[in-house]
Formats: sequence, structure tokens, C-alpha cells
Amino acid sequence: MSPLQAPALRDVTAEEINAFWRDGAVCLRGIMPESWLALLEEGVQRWLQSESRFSLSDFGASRSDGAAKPKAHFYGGTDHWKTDPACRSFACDSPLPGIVGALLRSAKVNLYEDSILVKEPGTVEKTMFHQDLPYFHVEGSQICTTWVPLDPVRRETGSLLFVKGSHTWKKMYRPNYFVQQESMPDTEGEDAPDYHANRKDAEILCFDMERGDLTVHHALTLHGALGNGSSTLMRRAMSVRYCGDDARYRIRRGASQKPHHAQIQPGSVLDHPDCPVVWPR
Ligand SMILES: O=C(O)CCC(=O)C(=O)O
Repeated sequence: MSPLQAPALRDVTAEEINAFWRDGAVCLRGIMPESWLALLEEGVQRWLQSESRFSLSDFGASRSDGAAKPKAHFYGGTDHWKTDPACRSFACDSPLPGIVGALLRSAKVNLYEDSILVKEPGTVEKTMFHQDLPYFHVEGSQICTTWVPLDPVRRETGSLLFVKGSHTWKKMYRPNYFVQQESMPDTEGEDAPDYHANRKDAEILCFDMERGDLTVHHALTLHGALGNGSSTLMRRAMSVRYCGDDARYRIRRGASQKPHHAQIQPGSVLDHPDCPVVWPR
């Protein structure tokens, strides 16, 4: 079967949908077919071997150690679906948008963006705690991020950490620089709490994951990730961010914009060639 036809390995269950809305994050085990992961891997490897790969570590803990250069890198980039056919196909044509439609209980799904997120063995940078919504120029309740690893993930190699139930707190924290806790200038709200430093008052969800598993978290869920303390194992993943029926444009002060955000009407539906409807197909 062509990867463009392989369906999800199973349906999303009612229990998983309830867990997503109750906890703000859920791990869907054994759901993504290997053929789609192999296609995504082509796109990720292409970017890692290209000149456009970008090291977040150049701005993170490695630098404040006083080291001239980071020894291992946290590579991060966005919107690969716009330039790489494999990433585009994965974000638009794979079972992922349908999985999101089920979880968001939405009749349609728009693609907002993707991010490649790779932590090499020995990456010291943690991903600092943040919510995704303050980075997005949208509002609504049906907005989420899927995180699809290409390698088995353990705490030691850089698991995501989710603050259980934080999407219900009715709080929006200022966006930060992902590898630094410092908030972006001119953004609205309070600074995001640093649960790497202090987890006393929070229940943290953390999933050991295998290839074929993926997590989905709500755009208001506070989350971060550990560094990759392994000496040999890569942690390669792609986040794909989607919106459902009730999402509308809302320009947020201080957060970086995409070119089409200059043309949109606040309050309008998202459908645009740069924020396309990807489900139903
Ligand atoms: O992969 C990571 O380290 C962080 C992922 C994340 O925070 C996100 O995609 O929203």
C-alpha cells in the first residue's frame, strides 16, 4: 500500500478523547503506521542535513555554560510543510488530521504549522515550560499540538512533561524562547512558571514512547521537555499543530507572525492557503 493510503492503525477511543479534554494531554499508543513515519523521517533527515537547520542550543544553556560551542544540539524549525513534500504529505495527508478531528470533536481541521524538534545525544537544553496558544495568532478551544517521535523516547532522551489539567486554569502565560525561561518582549500576561525548577504543586504527565505512538496536547496545556542525557540515542520528533471548528484569527502582540497574518481579518475563520483545511479530505 502506498504511504498516501495507509490509514491509522486503530481508531481513537472514547477514553482517549475524555483523557485529552480532562488532562490536557494524551498519549495515543500504536496508532501511526510505519510507512508514514518512514516518509516523515525522510523530511526530517533532509532538513537535518541541509543548511537551513537551526540550532536552538546556540541560544540556550550550552551558551551560558561559557562553552564556545554547544557539544550537542537541539535543532528546531517551523513550517517544513511549506517547503518539503514529505513533511507536507505527513501534515496534510497522513492519518494525523483525522486523529485530531476525533480528539477535538471537530467537523473540520485546519493545519496551523509544524515544527521539527531534534535533540542530539548529550543535548543539555531542556525545553522550558510554555503554552502553545500564546505563540499562535488564533483563539478558540479546539486547538492542539500533536508530537510525533521518530525514535523511542524515555525521560533520559528528552520526554515531554505536561502539567496535568493546566489547560483548564483560564490562564495565558507569556511566550518564552523555548530554551530560555525569559518571556518574549511586548507580550501579554504573566511569565510562565518554571516547572523544571519547582514541581511541588503540579502533577506532571510524562510518557515513555515507542515509534508509532504520539502525544496530543491542548494549546493551553503547560508543557516542557527534558534534555537528551543519552550518549548515543537521538530524539527526533515533529510537532504538527492543528485547529478545529471554533478557532478564529486573533493577532497577539509580540508573537512572531507568518506572512498571511498581515492579510487576515481578526475574528474570521482560518481557511487560507497558508492555514488550509486538511480534514475531512
Ligand atoms: O520537542 C520538544 O522538546 C518540545 C515540544 C513542544 O514544546 C511543542 O511542540 O510545543
